[in-house]
Amino acid sequence: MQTNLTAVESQFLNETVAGLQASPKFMLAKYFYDERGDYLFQQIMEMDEYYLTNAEMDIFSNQASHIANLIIKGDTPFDLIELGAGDATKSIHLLRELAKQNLEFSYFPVDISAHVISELEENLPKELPDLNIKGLNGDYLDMLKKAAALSNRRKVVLFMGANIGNMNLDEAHEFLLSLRKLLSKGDMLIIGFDLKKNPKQILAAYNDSKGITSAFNLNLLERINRELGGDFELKNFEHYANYDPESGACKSYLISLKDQIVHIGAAATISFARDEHIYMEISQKYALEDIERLALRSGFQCRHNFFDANRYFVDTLWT
Ligand code: AVI
Repeated sequence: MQTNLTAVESQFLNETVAGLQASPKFMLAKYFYDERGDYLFQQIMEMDEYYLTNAEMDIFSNQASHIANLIIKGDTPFDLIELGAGDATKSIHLLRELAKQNLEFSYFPVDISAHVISELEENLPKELPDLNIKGLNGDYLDMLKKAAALSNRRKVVLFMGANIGNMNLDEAHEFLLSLRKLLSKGDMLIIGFDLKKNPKQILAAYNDSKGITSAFNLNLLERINRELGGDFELKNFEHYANYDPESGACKSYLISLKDQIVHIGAAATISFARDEHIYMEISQKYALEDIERLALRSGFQCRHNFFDANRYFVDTLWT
């Protein structure tokens, strides 16, 4: 392992060790997304079982002009700031619609993955040559502050893909309160929630038959081996997902298949008991009433709900 770590690497090391020394053990899902993690998440989004992508695509491909009409207020210029932009395959429908109308706006895609941002900056202008784009790599709220420092136009924030689901209910509330503080009157938030539905359908999305979600979770152990000098043996851990229809929490874990000791370089030595779990990620599902309540508690008003044809998913516009 390198001894001279960058600030980002030190944070990865410190947060990883803290999570593995906690009881129960946990890891932070934000670290899933290295280059291989991005690739595996892409594969997840293409699986039949992962209905979320098609559902939100249905909304954006069929209702982009309606969404655009609600965003446009006269011809006041604005900034469209997309938190967790990914490959923008859904938001591009909205970008095309806005571009058609000759509006004055800039697009700030924000993503935790540097790789994703550089691909977007390279590829989007090929499709939308007149688009004013500036990618921001980093934490959502920090980058939202940065976008606000770069321009004083009104803000339309997109937070799609059910990324809010990767926070538990309290974290989502805290996050939305902080986001609300960075917005002013006239700004908007369009946020995507995966809705509660048949528990078997939800569980299948996180426990797919080809084992892609399992590989996605195990990749974080590989990443720790590669970047932090860890010695996890991947065959000694198994992916486990469950869904609780009452709370709407779908959670993923890695289970230790034996008593074992793992080193994180020279920084830490971690013991695992057989059957011990590492909590990896939550993907929280919502009922419409939960969403209304969350909006009000965080200081927003729900203005419009956009559903897909199956009503699996909702993108909701808040002011
Ligand atoms: C990024 N996020 C919304 C995904 C989700 O559905 O929670 C991440 C994911 N994890 C496993 N599959 C997909």
